[in-house]
Amino acid sequence: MILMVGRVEKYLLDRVKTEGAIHMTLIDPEKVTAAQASRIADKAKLSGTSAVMVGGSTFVSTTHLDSVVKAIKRSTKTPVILFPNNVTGISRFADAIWFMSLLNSVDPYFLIGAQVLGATLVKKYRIEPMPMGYIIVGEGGTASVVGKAVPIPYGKPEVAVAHALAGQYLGMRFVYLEGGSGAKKPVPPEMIRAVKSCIDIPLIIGGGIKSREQAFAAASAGADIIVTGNVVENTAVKQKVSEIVEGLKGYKS
Ligand code: 1GP
Repeated sequence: MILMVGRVEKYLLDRVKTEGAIHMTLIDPEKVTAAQASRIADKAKLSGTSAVMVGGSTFVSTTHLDSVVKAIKRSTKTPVILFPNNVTGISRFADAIWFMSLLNSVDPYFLIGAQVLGATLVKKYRIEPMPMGYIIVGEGGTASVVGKAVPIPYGKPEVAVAHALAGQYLGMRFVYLEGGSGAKKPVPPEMIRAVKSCIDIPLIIGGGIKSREQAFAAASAGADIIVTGNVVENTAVKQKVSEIVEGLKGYKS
């Protein structure tokens, strides 16, 4: 059997191996113009981000999504990875897509329904699919409401472990613990540590990370990939991404 690991996935795994923990910048197409998205991606890349993720919780215009992805691709060589909340989150211009299932949703649509509707498009557009188990924890935010999730409380790391392991055993190659965009508190190190110690696949952490210290804490607890979104929308991109990437480097040394 041949394991189909694509170019972007290999790039991410290589970077995690050499850097210890890496940073990704999330751009919500609902909140930016194409020109703003390309500026953010450009600056984030210069500051050491490893890839750009594009997606939001409520976005629906595929035309605007296409123009955002195209603009980012024009301005930077960083891989663009779709982070879809639905079938409308697919753009033919992206390099890869988190082919994800919301593991703690009570709605079969977010477990397998949207994936069935989107799979043929992903193949047709030749977007690299990266299978990922998505788990919403803590306050969960909009993603939790839209995805009809039962968020796992921060104080119940063993429940997060069970979900993450189930994802791995189902063949997913990444696990994402999502604290919710703009979460007041990021995923706690205890939960990250518990999950990381039980799985053998890379662990992605996002939601509410705003500072070097928080990035450092997540990486020290075992996060392989840190995602930040809000913080680059609201502040000086270069400075903020540099600060967070510095935090990750601090962990490495
Ligand atoms: C949201 O995990 C991401 O899906 C990033 O969250 O916007 O809070 O950085 P923030």
